Amino acid sequence: MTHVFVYGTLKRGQPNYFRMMDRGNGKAQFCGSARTVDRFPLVIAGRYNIPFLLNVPGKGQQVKGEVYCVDAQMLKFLDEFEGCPHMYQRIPVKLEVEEWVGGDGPASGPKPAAKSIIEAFVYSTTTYQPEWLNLPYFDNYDAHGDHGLVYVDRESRD
Ligand code: PCA
Repeated sequence: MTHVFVYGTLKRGQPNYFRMMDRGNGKAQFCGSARTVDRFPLVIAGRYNIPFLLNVPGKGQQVKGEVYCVDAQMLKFLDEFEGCPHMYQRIPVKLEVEEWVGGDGPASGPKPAAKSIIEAFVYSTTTYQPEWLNLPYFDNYDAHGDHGLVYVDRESRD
């Protein structure tokens, strides 16, 4: 099992959450909520209003998200779905745990204490357009937020 930190459309209540819950794609189990130790610019960019965590540590805000324990099949699915390594790159990131429910079974590992630091993979990008650094930075993505930048589903794009 691998820990993946999701901060965008894969979170609960967000447009691509169902893809992680689809057992046909593999297994993903919610482990807890967390935020990045480092600050990162989280922007909503492009004509489809896609959230991107720009790989520029130290700029922006600490980003909130959810940690999932995923199996090899789900990790492969997510890499393909996220256009990794072209659109996003999956890199390790340090997280402050906010709430931890853990997984089940020994493979899920020991339970970290609240506010402890863990490492997980995140889909971040270095292959962004430079002007994206001038977009507003968010700390907690919501596709339905006040920003009005409604996410365009993969299936609805032209
Ligand atoms: N999906 C991934 C990266 C951005 C996105 O929308 C995530 O939720 O973490």
